[in-house]
Amino acid sequence: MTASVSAPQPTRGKLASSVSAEQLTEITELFQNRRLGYSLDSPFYTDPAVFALDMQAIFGTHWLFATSVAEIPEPGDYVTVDYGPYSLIILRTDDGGVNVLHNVCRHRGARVLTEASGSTGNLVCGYHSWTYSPEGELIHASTPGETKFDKNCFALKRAHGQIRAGLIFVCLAQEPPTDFDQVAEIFEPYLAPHDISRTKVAYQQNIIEEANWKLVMENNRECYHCDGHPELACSLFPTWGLSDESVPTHLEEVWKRNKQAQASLEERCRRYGIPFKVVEELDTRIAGIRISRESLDGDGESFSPDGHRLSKKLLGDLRDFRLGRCSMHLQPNSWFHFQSDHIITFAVFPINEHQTLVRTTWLVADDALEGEDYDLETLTHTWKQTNLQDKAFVELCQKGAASPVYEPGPYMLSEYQVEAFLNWYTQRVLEHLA
Ligand code: 3BY
Ligand code: FES
Repeated sequence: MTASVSAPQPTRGKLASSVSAEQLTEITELFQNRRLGYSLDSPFYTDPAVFALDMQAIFGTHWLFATSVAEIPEPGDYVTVDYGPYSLIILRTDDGGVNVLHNVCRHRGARVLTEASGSTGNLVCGYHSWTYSPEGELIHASTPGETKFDKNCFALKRAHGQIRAGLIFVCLAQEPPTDFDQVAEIFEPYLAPHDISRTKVAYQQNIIEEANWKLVMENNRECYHCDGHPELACSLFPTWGLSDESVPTHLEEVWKRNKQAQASLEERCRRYGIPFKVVEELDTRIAGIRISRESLDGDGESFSPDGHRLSKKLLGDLRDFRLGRCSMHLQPNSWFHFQSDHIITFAVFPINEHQTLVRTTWLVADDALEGEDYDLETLTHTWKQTNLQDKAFVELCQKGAASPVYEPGPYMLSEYQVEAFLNWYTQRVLEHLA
């Protein structure tokens, strides 16, 4: 269900970053010559010109995950988010929708809002006090002696925004890709039982990873490295991404346990009418998605050492803690874990070709009390540790990609979703170049 779509005004003028014609020819060849089944060539991770193209072809074109209604619950609440050179204000409106405004003052371009989040009525630029309404109209500018100044020509530029199942997505393109609606219709029934609109932020972690955004995404799309996540492996079956055909001998026992837990989870989901089936369209749609409900080890409830719940309050109208995790991966910049007791959202914000902000947000029921219903340290421990371990992994890859001896290496069977991410990415860029 779409809560609100802000009426966009197309952004005029050239894109924030541009690439020369010569660079474009070289880069096009790079994309056309990509070797399937292998990691990408070094420039994909290290070249500022490829990054500029990523900003146009991916972040300037597709629907992006930005935040959720739990972060901006009240009218006037806002967050600011940056995707490379773009900065956006995402503001909750009186009618429960969102306005998405470019955070670039129409006077001389200063950032209008400088905080990561807050609450505001009108938006006042700190430089010369030009003042905009929550819709972005310029409503006040001191104009001593001016005779020909028309405030109507200087509204903040708008981008598209929509709320789906409590998640807020933005699109910077004039004409957003249309199949996002169909993808939202896929994920809404999976997420609705967790009701994000009745959650609150328990904690948010911002990490800057010294790595290209694609390495961050690639790392998320496989569990081949999950031996490096001892905390996560207590509850997340280390067989993720394997199949009957590819499971190694040393994991056969845990594979059996996983299958039994999955069968029992699916039985409970059927009883409660909760969707659980895998929908995997990671590179076959413009808005790529994978969603499923998967069992967790131990008590099967949450990401704790014994799989037991981390918050005592169930989300939404759920009646059972033992619901594993609903896992969603969206191209190009997000992944999510929805448990019965808490939700974790992950948003990836590229900074430049070698730095990426990863924002992780833990949501609990809005009536859950810290210290009574959940302990913040315990709630966040597994994924805080996992994120730091992932940061170290992707930083090692960034260093490697910059080495003169680096050459693309082969993906294993269990890394098929990394390949799917890169298929999606290269297809989208090639479409853009065409
Ligand atoms: O975060 C995810 O979606 C999963 C779990 C661990 C690695 N990744 C494939
Ligand atoms: Fe914003 Fe001057 S740059 S008021």
